[in-house]
Amino acid sequence: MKKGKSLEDGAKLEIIFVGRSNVGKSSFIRDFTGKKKVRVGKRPGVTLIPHHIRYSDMLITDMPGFGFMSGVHDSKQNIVKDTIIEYIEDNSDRINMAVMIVDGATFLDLVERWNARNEIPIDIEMFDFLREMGIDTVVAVNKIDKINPDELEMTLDGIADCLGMMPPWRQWLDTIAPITVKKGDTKALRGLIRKRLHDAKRDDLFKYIPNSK
Ligand SMILES: Nc1nc2c(ncn2[C@@H]2O[C@H](COP(=O)(O)OP(=O)(O)OP(=O)(O)O)[C@@H](O)[C@H]2O)c(=O)[nH]1
Ligand SMILES: [Mg+2]
Repeated sequence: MKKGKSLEDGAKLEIIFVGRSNVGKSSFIRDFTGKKKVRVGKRPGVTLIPHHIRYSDMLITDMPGFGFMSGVHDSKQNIVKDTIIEYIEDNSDRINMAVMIVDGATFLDLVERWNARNEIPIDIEMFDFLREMGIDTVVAVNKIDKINPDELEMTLDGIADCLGMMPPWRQWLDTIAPITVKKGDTKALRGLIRKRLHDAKRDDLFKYIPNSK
């Protein structure tokens, strides 16, 4: 039996977390679940297979990080990308929502680098893929603590623009949530998740995702 299969049995609703390696996916899941078993690492590539946490009939899934991983070959990176895409295709019926986390401090530089190579940045590809699959996808811009406060609005506008949301980013408060997991500042993202649970008539699940710690 596949590892973690029992956790998936009977799950009716699922929230998946996707994003490049090292953006803070596991850190955020640990922040709101308080589960120490979610591994967080200084080294990218800590999470290599989907990890599940189960609350009632809700599944929270921490996906492996895509993109750069130190000491990991390109072929393995493609395996990670294929694993994610296959997982989403196989489970799209029960996936209500995806949270794509990006590192706010490096996102725009990365996009610029990919564009210079005439390649579509993997974050943008993944965001478009999720939406094409009909999955309600929100963007959490993490590590706001690493952005110069004077440049914050401009950075968020730039990120929104890259993902096809016309700036100012504040027009998209139902989709974009700036957070700093490290400082426990995750209210905006918790709010977006709770809103989706409410829309799905699942206020009973609010207790697992409180407004604050
Ligand atoms: N400065 C800063 N660092 C953060 C923040 N959130 C997480 N980190 C750090 O980022 C690093 C990576 O965090 P993880 O949660 O392991 O990242 P991940 O996205 O799960 O990474 P993979 O499992 O490789 O995909 C850790 O060293 C965290 O402490 C934040 O808000 N600010
Ligand atoms: Mg992780």
